[in-house]
Amino acid sequence: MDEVAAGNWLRARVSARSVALETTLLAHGVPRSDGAALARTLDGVVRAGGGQPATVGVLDGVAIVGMSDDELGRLLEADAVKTNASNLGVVLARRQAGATTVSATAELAARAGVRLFATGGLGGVHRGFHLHPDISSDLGALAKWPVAVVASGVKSILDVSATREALETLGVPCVGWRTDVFPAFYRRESDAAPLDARFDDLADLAAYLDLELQRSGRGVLVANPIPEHAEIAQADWSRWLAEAERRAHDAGATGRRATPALLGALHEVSAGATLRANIALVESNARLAGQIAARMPERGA
Ligand code: PSU
Ligand code: MN
Repeated sequence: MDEVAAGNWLRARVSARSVALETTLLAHGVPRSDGAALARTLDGVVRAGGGQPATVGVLDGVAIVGMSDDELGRLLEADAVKTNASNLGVVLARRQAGATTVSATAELAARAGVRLFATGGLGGVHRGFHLHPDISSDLGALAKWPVAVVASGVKSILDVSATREALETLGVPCVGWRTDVFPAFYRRESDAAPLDARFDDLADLAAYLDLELQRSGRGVLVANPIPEHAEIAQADWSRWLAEAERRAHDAGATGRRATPALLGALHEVSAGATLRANIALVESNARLAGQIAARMPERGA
């Protein structure tokens, strides 16, 4: 394990097989009581895949890449601020506890030299963006930081087609693990523009990612569809989304609250079905990221 430090605001314990894991998903994406158990599960599946988990979060004015169990426990008990690229500096300066989103996690992981990162689904362009342009900082972060994010595409609560186009505009490669079709979180397929490439072999994918991250100095989306057994039926999905959107709208959830409010409403409306699907897909992404990490050439090789 290498220790990496930048000034006094970043502390990292990483290796060539590290897989970054974010903490917004744990603190704001699932019910509070489920965060710690999900963290343990993800830790286990990354290791089972052959990777080294490196959970990312902010405590006491320090961004940590590779939190200890104790540090993660403190973060989940604190009312950790949802921390993206735009408020990361404020959370650090104010010495708050910060749960990092994809954008902040990608930035911190890249600074620590971590090349892989697993999450559930990217943030992106929200539905109705022509009236209210809510576009996640995740997209800009992928265009900026050299990290491969393994995710089940982008969250189905978004305008999936518009988000896929935005990734294209930003020049972010979107490659599929055993699929050609851009996946949409709870659903294995979407009608968005297709992926840039399909990979069926882990070593082949690892070799591509190593080359691409070095060459471009920017990020890559590795799209891994939700496992078949966990996929949500289209008819259920349409009903649940309509009801969840109504509830989130009535609650006045905008800005950084929008995504957690929508996910929380869905978990309620679906009586836990979307939560189970979400956990299944994150686990599958963490396992795949661990398997890729185990096959990444050593840096500089
Ligand atoms: N994946 C999940 N659940 C989540 C998230 C991802 O399965 O809660 C989080 C990630 O941290 C992602 C964030 O960066 O949702 C997007 O939030 P926003 O739309 O506010 O950018
Ligand atoms: Mn937003």
